Amino acid sequence: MKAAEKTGSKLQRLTELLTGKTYLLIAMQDTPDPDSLAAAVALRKLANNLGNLQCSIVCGGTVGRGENRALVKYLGLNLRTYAEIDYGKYDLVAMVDTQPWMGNNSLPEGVLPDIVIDHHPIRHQTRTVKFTDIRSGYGAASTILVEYLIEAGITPDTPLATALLYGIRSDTQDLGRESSRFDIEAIEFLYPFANNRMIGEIQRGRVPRVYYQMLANALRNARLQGPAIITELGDIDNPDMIAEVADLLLREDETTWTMCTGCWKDKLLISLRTSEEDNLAGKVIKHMVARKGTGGGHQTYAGGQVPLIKGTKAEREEIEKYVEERFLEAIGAADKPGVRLVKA
Ligand SMILES: [Mn+2]
Repeated sequence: MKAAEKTGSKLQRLTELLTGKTYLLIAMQDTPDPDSLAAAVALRKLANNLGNLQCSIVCGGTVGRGENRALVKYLGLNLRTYAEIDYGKYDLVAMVDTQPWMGNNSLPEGVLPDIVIDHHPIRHQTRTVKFTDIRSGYGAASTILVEYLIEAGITPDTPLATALLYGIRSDTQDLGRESSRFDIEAIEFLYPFANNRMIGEIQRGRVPRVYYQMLANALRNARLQGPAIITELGDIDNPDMIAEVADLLLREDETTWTMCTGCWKDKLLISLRTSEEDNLAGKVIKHMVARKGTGGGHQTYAGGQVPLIKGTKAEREEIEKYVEERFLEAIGAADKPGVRLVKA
């Protein structure tokens, strides 16, 4: 089936599901990236137009990365926290750019979403959801939503078009990472409606002074081992930082794998990156957190989390060691010597 045909029949089913409903809750991953934010706002637009629904957008954490905060501000988003949600009020629950019990979202286990739209590999539990549209070949969840908007004849307003364009560009690192022709087509569609100057401003979003302290810690802790750089940030109040550091370190000449960890809200969070296209970062992270936590992702980037039950330093170090050893083992670098990336 062609993409447009698939989107057409999916849109029809989505419209039927939305008809006659009043309140929709849209859930994102705990630390939403631009793709999640744009996909959520696009789904809100669809729900407003197709079914006249009122929507709340919820995430479990903070938006930390400078770019992401700038995007939230630009979109004028009033993000809700899970603690303030009265699930009884909502007729429908949707999830974008993540899936039930994936570990990176805080939707309570007892709440099964009615709608899941995502581009991560499908998870077993997702198959029990009423409406799913999972396209793991797409570079961004936003691309799927753009196809729905086109199919529904909805022209995105400038902030939405800008957010979607930025979401696709950032998830695919400007079409350089796991992008498909669908992502290119979506970008071509969005360009005339988007504010390109605003994208520049979002990319250069302001950061607080502690950002530089965290960056300094990340570099000071970084070790080179075989094809990998590993570092940890310790306690963080901005979970987005581990992904940013993992991206940054992957630019080192000899490095094809990076791993960065940080502790946030009683969890050890892990970001994994690889520049080897045929490698499965998503599989490696699952191996790393096996029996201890959850993880998932794409070929070249993935994330995971392990709950810290005791909250002690010893427990944390033990888990850091566990995931690091399993990481090095998975990429065949366990017996390589380790050296510091920079002088302390
Ligand atoms: Mn995404």
